[in-house]
Parts: sequence; C-alpha cells; structure tokens
Amino acid sequence: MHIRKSPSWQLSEAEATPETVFLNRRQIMAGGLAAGAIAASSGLNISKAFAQEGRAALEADRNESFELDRGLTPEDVNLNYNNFYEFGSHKEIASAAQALDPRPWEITIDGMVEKPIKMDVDDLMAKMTLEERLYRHRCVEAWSMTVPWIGFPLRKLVEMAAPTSGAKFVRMETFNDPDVARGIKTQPWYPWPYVEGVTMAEAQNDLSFLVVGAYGKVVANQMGAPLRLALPWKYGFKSIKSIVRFTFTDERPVSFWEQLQAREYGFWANVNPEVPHPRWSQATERVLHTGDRVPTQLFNGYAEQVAGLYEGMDDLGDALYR
Ligand SMILES: Nc1nc2c(c(=O)[nH]1)N[C@H]1C(S)=C(S)[C@@H](COP(=O)(O)O)O[C@H]1N2
Ligand SMILES: [Mo]
Repeated sequence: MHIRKSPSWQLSEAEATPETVFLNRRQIMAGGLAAGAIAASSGLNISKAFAQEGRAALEADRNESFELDRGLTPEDVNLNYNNFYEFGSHKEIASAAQALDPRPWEITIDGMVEKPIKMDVDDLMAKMTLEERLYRHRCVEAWSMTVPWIGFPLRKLVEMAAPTSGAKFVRMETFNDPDVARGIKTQPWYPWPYVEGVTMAEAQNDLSFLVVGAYGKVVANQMGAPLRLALPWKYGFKSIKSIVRFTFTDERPVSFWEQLQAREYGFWANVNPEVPHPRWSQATERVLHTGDRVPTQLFNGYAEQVAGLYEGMDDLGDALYR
C-alpha cells in the first residue's frame, strides 16, 4: 500500500491553522507577560522569534503605483506566521529559521544563458535599484496578508542573465541543507529542494518581484532571506524563499508541490475565486491579523497587469488554477 504523508496545509485551513493558539499568544504578548512564560506555555522560543529586531535597516523609495485596498499586516504578525517547510510543516518556524545564515550567500544563474553567473547576494543587490512595493499575498490555504516588500523586478535579473532565445521558463531553487533546516532532515519524504518556476513572460512581467527586504529592513530568515520571490497574483507557494539558483530552460519546471500533488498545486496557480481547491473553496480569504473574511479577487486583484499573459489559453478556467 502506498501511504503518503500530507502536509498540514493540505487540510482545510480551519483544520490546519492552530489559530486559537496563535491569537491567544498575541493577546498574551499585548498584555505584557514575560516572553519566558509564553515560551514555556506554548513550547516556542518567543524571545528568539523576536531576535530579528537586530536586522539591518534597508532604505528604498516606495513605488507608489502599487496601492493596497486594506491596511498593512503588522510586522510582528508576518514574522511569526510563516510557511517555510524546510523548517517545519506549521506556521511557527520563526525560531527554527534563525539557524539559517543568509550571509554570505552565493546565487547561481545558469542553463540557457550566454554565460553562467555566480554572484554574492550583496553584489547582486548593489547592481540593482531597490524600491518598496506594497503587495497583497494570498496563500492557497485561504489566508492573506499585505507586505511592504523591498526589492527589484525579476525582469532585471533576466536582463542581467541574458538568456538565449530558446529559454522558455525560469526555474528557481531554494537552499537544501539538512543541517541548517531541520524540516529537511525530519521530513525526508518531501522532494527537496523546494523548486518553483515561471514562464519567461511571467518572469518579465513588472509585478514579478525579487525581495531582499521588508518593513524597512533586510528580509527576515523566516520570510525567505536573503532573496525570495513575490508573485502577488499567484497563490503564495509560487513565491519561493531563500533562492540559490535560477536556471533558464526550455522545459516546464515541476515545482515542489506539483511533484507531491499535481491536481491540487499546479504550475499556474493563479488566484481565482471561482476555481475551488479540490478540498476547499477559494471564494473568500481570511485577512491575517484583522481576521476579516473578504471576497477573493481574480488574480488577487492584479488582473489589469497580468490577465494578458493568459489570453488565448485553451481552457482558461483550468489554466488559472493548474
Ligand atoms: N522554500 C520555500 N518557499 C516557500 C514556502 C516553503 O515552504 N519553502 N512556502 C510558500 C508558501 S505556501 C507561502 S504562503 C509563502 C509564505 O511566505 P511568508 O512566510 O513570508 O508569509 O512562502 C512560500 N515560499
Ligand atoms: Mo501558502
């Protein structure tokens, strides 16, 4: 018999999220209880989770063309509610993720390019003009957040890479070190490393953003330091964290989640309220922190910028999800 371990977020969100635990802890903190007491009661090292306060400041002018229809998710909420399976299959990986050392960090650009490149993330950042963008983020589990990301368009990395004319996709890969990320060691049934991919047209769309910072600082480990992707019109799992490799290829990459469950986590993964996940509705989403339940928008509200990418696809409804 074939037994497959399912990640917790393959459950419906209500089942998967230890929401009451999460909210209670936040209330306790607001009440000013000592971190040690909270850590003891929750099994979490809260003081370590907040050690990110020491991250370096990162300044960038805000690009005002990206407006939000709701408030920003508070930084401490984003720092303590994360999906990063390398560190565990639940949301409270902030403390475990402190084992990651994001400096120095070598990035490889290879495949169908004129000349493969190896480059340190700081050198890459120095080459790029950084900007701040306020983006919505919609997880496939039906929760959402907003983030003031700092970074540069993925298009700029594509230009630097100079792909050859045959390149059709960009494949991206996360670091894969079981000594750093205990989830890799304790969950060997997953197809590590985490992989994602986009078409060249998607990569060159202005919305595709490579993130190196958030909330005016270098991006926190748990949010995907030192370099992650933000694709705000797609479900969150496409926004791969802690990237070490970009490979230009003519073969469609098969992503981490697609390898596990292609029917549920397909290549396109464009946000679409009308196409339910096979096990739950995508019609609405829960806004992190406020808890508001709001209608989900086609392409997560970014249709104007990206709908053209998918025009003429045979079966649009299907393609939007898969
Ligand atoms: N390498 C890697 N990238 C990842 C994930 C992951 O488990 N590993 N989870 C994805 C999912 S499902 C979501 S919703 C977002 C979460 O980003 P956040 O923790 O900054 O909110 O990261 C995405 N990128
Ligand atoms: Mo997600």
